[in-house]
Amino acid sequence: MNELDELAQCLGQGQTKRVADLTQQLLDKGVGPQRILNEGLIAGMAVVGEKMRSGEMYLPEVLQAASGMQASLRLLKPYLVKEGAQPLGKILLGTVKGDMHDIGKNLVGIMLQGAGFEIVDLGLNVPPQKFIEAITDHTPAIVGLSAMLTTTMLNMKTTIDAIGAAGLRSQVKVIVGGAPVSQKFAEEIGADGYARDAVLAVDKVKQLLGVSAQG
Ligand code: B1M
Repeated sequence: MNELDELAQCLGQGQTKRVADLTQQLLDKGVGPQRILNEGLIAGMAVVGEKMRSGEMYLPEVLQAASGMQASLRLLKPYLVKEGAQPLGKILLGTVKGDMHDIGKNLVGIMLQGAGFEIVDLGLNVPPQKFIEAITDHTPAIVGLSAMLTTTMLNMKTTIDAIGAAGLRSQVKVIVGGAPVSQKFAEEIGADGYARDAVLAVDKVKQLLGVSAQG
C-alpha cells in the first residue's frame, strides 16, 4: 500500500498520531500538500462518510477521524498559505447555526488565506446575530457560510435574511458552500455565489471581488 492510501486508511481508523506522522513524512519526501489533501485526507474522509451513512461507523469514531484530519491540516497549513503578502480583502467565515461541521469551512479558510485573503473565522454553530455583529466590527468584503446538513442549510437563508434586515446586505457579498448546497439553492436563498470546494471558493471570491486569477 502506498503512503497516501495508508494515510486515508489510518484517518478512517481514527489513528490521529499516525495520521500526523504520515503527513509529516509525506511532506518531508516532497509530496505536494494538495496531493496529501486530496488523495489522503479527503479520500479517507469520503470513506468515513460512506461508513457513517451505512451505520458501520458511529459518532465517536467519526469524531476521532475528524481529529486526525484537523491534526494533518495543521501541518499542511503553512505549505498552503503564503505568508507576508498584502491581504487582497477580508473574508468572514462561519458554519451556520445548529451545524457542528467545521473541517470543510476550515479548509476553505486555509485556501483563501493561501490565496492572499485575510480571514476572520467565527467558528461553527454561528447564529445570525453573531454574523451581523462581526460584519459591523470587521467590515469584510465577503461573508462565507458553510453548512453540511440538509436541516442546517436552511439557516443560510435565515442568516442572509437577517443580514438584510440589519441593513448590511449591500455592504457584503455572500457565498455559500457545503456538501448539501448547490448553485440552485444558493440562487434561491439570495446568495451571491456558490462554490463546490475550497479551490473553487477561492475562484468565486476572486470573481466577486474582481481580483485577477493571478492576484
Ligand atoms: Co456529520 N454528517 N453529522 N459529523 N459528517 C455528514 C455531513 C453526513 C453526510 C454523513 C452521512 O450520513 N453520510 C450526514 C449529513 C446528512 C444530511 O444532512 N444529508 C451527517 C450527519 C447525519 C451528522 C449527525 C446528524 C450525526 C448524528 O448525530 N447522528 C451529526 C450532526 C451534528 C451537527 O452538526 N449538529 C454529525 C456530526 C459529525 C461530527 C461532529 C462527528 C463530525 C464533524 C467534525 C468536525 O467537522 N469538526 C462529522 C463528520 C466528520 C462528517 C463527515 C463524515 C465528513 C465531513 C467532512 O469533514 N468532510 C460527513 C460525510 C461526508 O461529507 N462524506 C458527515 C471533509 C471536508 C473537507 O469536506 O466538509 O464537504 P466538506 O467541505 C468541502 C465542501 O463541502 C466545500 O469545500 C470543502 C473543502 O473542499 N465547502 C465549502 C464546505 N463549506 C464551504 C463553504 C464555502 C465553499 C465551499 O463557501 C463559504
